[in-house]
Order: sequence, then C-alpha cells, then structure tokens
Amino acid sequence: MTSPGTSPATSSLPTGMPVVWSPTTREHDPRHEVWVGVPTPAVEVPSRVDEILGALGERHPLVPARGHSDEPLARVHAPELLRFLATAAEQWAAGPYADLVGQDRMVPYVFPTAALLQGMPPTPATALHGRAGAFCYDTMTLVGPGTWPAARAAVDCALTAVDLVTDGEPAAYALCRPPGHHATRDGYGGSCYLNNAAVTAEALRAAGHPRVAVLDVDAHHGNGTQAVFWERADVLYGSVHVDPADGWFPHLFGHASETGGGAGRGATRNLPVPEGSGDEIWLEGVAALASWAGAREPTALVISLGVDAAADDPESPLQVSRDGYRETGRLLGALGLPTVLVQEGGYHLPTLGSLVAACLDGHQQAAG
Ligand code: SP5
Ligand code: ZN
Repeated sequence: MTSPGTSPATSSLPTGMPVVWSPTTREHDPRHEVWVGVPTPAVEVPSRVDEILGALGERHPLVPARGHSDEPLARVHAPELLRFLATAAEQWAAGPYADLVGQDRMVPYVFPTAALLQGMPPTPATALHGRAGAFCYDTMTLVGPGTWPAARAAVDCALTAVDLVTDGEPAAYALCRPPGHHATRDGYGGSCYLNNAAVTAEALRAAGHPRVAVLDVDAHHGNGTQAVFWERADVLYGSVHVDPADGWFPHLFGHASETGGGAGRGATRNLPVPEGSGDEIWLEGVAALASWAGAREPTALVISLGVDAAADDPESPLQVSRDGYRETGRLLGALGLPTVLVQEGGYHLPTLGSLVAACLDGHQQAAG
C-alpha cells in the first residue's frame, strides 16, 4: 500500500491478482485436430493467449514467466514422455514425412492398446509414426515445431505463479497454453501435453503445503490430473464436468464412482453434470466440490480453470453464463486458501477473455 499522499490515480491502476504469461506459449500451433477420422480446424489456437491478455491486461499486473528447472516437471511426468515430446518435432522434420504426408505435424495412427498387445511383450517401434501412439492416446493432439517450447513455457508460467503465492500473494493466475489436465504421467492427449495443474500441485507440496486441493472447473474431466494423484492422500482432486456417460471426452473417466485408489481412496471426487446443464446445476456442483475439499483441510488450492463450460463454447454442451463463472470464482475464493489458478480449456474467442476475467474477479471478491 502506498501512503495517501503518494497514491496516484488508483482507478486506472491494476488492482487484480497477478497474471503470469509467456510469449512462447503462442508458438504451439496445432492447426488441426483429427476427430473421428476427419481433420477439423484446431480450436486450441495461439490467439487464445491474446484474447485472455486483452481482457485481463488493464486490471491485472502482468508478470513474465521465469525459467524454472525440470525438477518439478519430473515429479509428474515420466522421463520417456519428456524426452519424446522434447525431440518429436525435430525427428518428425528429419523424417520422410514432408513427402509422405505433406505436413509437419505429428499424429499417431497405431496405438498399443491391450487389444493389440494380447499379453505379448512388444518391441518398441522404430518409425516415429509407429512410436507416437505409445505416448499420444488420441488423434486430436498434434505435435509441431513450437509445441515443446510452448508446453514447457506454460509450465514456467505455472511455477512462477507458485513462486508468487509462496512469496505471499493470496492468489496468482497462470495463463498456461497449451492446457494440461488431460496429460498423464506417461502420455498426452486432449490438446494437452504437460500437466500444468499437476506440476503446480507438486510444487506447492514441495514448498511446504502438507495438503493441496486441485479443483477442476473445465467442462471436461481432468483424467490426467486424476491419474497422477489417484493413489495420493496429500493431493485432493475434485472435478465438475459434462457427464462422460452422455458421450463426451474423455469418455472413459470422470464418473462419480471414481473416488481414488490405495492410499488415495476418498481423495478424488467427480461430479458429472448432464449435457445442457446451466448455472444452477453447475454451481451446485462447484459448491459441493468446495465443501468436499474444504472439509479435508487443504492448505493450498489449485484451480484448473477451463471456461469451456460456457454456453457459447464450441467444445462442450454446457450452458454456464459469465455470471456463472464469476460465482464459480467466488465459491472457490471463499475457501480462503492460497490459490494458483491455471488456465485449461475455453475456445470461444469472442468471450474467452471476459469469462476468465469474471472468474478471477469473483475469486478476489470472495477471498477479500
Ligand atoms: C483442455 C480441453 O478442454 N481439452 C478438450 C479436449 C476435448 N476435445 C474433444 C474434441 C471433440 C470434437 N471437437 C470437434 C470440433 C467440433 N466443434
Ligand atoms: Zn475442456
């Protein structure tokens, strides 16, 4: 706080929580996603960054991401996955693919599922296009020249936000792109490569928080985050999302029956909502998640902030309004915990930024 005598015209100054970003996150340009066999234009596009910055830039101090070591990342992801992602685009460019398929984006076509392996030990594929399916579990998540630098920069955004909160900020927002909550320890998919929210939770643990809650309000279930912490009691995972049983990605996970395994039994909570749900049902879910997590007394909170549950979003059938996202922020801010908000999905470019801004506003109002 500046003293009254030196205080400038405060109304035009940033008052919101810090927003951490990196220009490198724009370098990932998937161009397409292959969905049910058809290449459709990518929705997880670089301009998402600019739409969000445009909506937040006036009210929030912008903090450039600082480079961090790979150590927190290695706590979440297998070294094989990190090596593969870091080198795949270069290998793809060195291969015959420009002639073979005429494009410089990698997409797998063979997947080593149990149905293929039949219990036999497979010999790892030599061709890159045969190997990609060992890491990438769908056809929607293309790798190009800028993918690794951008995904790694997104992790730096998250880790810089953790530093801010560890240094005393009540909350910080990481403008992560590409998103992360579908990325598992060993694999990537769902437009996600590195799990920014999981790395955030691990970094908060390493900073001394004995129990961290990750609450996921993206329209889709964060199967990657759930998997990373499935057997962990020290990191709670809760999610409200469109019911995968209604036919929505990630299809196989996100049902209410999934509550964690082993030492993590009871530390996972899923609240699927029917397609078509609006503010009322959505906010009931968010409130239930907040009280579920609050009762388990975490000392820090990670919010996987996807805004693709919004009514105009092309990627989900939910009907949440901007006020609904403001209230989502309020309900989670009312937990009163040191919080890192991590950007996940949200694809309707005209409203994306204002949805994020509303959620951040709501969070700050409630957190006081
Ligand atoms: C982080 C995140 O929100 N990932 C979303 C992944 C789910 N994508 C499902 C894609 C389904 C089909 N998209 C076709 C385009 C029609 N609008
Ligand atoms: Zn999503």
